[in-house]
This record gives sequence, structure tokens and C-alpha cells, in this order.
Amino acid sequence: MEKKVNQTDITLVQGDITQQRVSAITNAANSRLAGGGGVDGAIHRAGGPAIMAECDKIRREQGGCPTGQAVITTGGDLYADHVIHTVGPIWEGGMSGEPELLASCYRQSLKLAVENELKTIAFPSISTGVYGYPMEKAAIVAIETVTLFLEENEEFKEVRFVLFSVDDLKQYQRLIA
Ligand code: AR6
Repeated sequence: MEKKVNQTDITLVQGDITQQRVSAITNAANSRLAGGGGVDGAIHRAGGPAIMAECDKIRREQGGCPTGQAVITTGGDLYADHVIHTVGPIWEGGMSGEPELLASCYRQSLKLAVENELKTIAFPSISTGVYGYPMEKAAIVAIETVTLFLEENEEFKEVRFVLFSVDDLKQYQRLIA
């Protein structure tokens, strides 16, 4: 356990988000919910076609998912029951609303988890791969936004950040301390 906010443990682990045994994992998706590389590719590969089938349905019904918003699907073959797909901002230097949009990703994902009565949720470091958001800046937004949300919402048992590399884990550990 790295940090406790009210009743919720915020934990940090290094690893693969597809292997997490939690109620929901979060996907760093694109606004068309069309799949791609990085976390998105890994989740669809590990979770099987049921996830994309639900993404297709959401795309038909509401045209996808705007940046900063989130939608929920089944977890398919994953250990997690659900995948929450959120669309992070593309980094354009930081003056185009990126921090607010990134914070919104974490808030909207947590909100969806509350609405679905999910008690444990795992996040990758949204926007810090293909979308180019600097890791340290993104980690500050992630930790601050989750902490603020948990100060006002006591439903969660655990919020887990899953960092892909040891270096990313160390950055999060330093910032959360
Ligand atoms: N588990 C945990 N973290 C991972 C994994 C994994 N299996 N794989 C990569 N990461 P990215 P973005 C880390 O590029 O920047 C896709 O094509 C990675 O090291 O997955 O939000 C989508 O379709 C990085 O720190 O997401 C979108 O088009 C972080 O996850 C676009 O990429 C996020 O990297 C979204 O880009």
C-alpha cells in the first residue's frame, strides 16, 4: 500500500495492465474506440473480440468517445469484469488544455466506476505513450486528480496505478510520497 485516502488504498505496481485482477481496468483509447497500439492493443488482444464488439456498438450509438470522456464495456476474457475506455489528450506543449483534459479522463473513469458499483480499478499512465504527454507532468495530474476524487467519494477499496517500466514506477513513487 502506498497511500490511503479515507478508506481507499492507492497502490502502485509495475506490470501489464491486462493481467490485473480488479473490477475494472482503464484503457488509454482513441476517440473512435477503434483499437490501436500500446495499452489499447494489449487490452484488445488479451480481452478478445467481445470488447471491440461493444466498442463498435458505442461508436454506432454515440459516435465514439470525446477526449477527456470515458465509456465502459465488458472485460471479455480479461480477469477484470470491465474495461473503462478513456481518451487522453495528445500533448501539444501543455497550453492546449491538456492538463484539464487528462484530469477529466481520471475523474470520468472513476465516476463510471462508482455508477457501476465497482470497488477496485486500475489505471495505466494515460497519454504518456503514443500521445506524448511527459511522464512526470502526467503523473502529477493523475495522482492529484485521483486523490481529490477519493476525498469526496468513499466507495472504492483500491485504485491501482499500473506502470509499464521501473522508471515510470519510480516517478510515481517519488511523487506520491
Ligand atoms: N500495461 C500497462 N501500461 C502499458 C502497457 C501495458 N500492457 N502498454 C503500454 N503501457 P499508450 P496513449 C504504457 O501509447 O499515450 C493507442 O494506439 C506506456 O508505456 O498506450 O494514451 C490508442 O489507440 C505508456 O506509459 O497510450 C490511442 O490511439 C502508457 O501505457 C493512443 O495509443 C500509455 O501509452 C493513446 O496513446
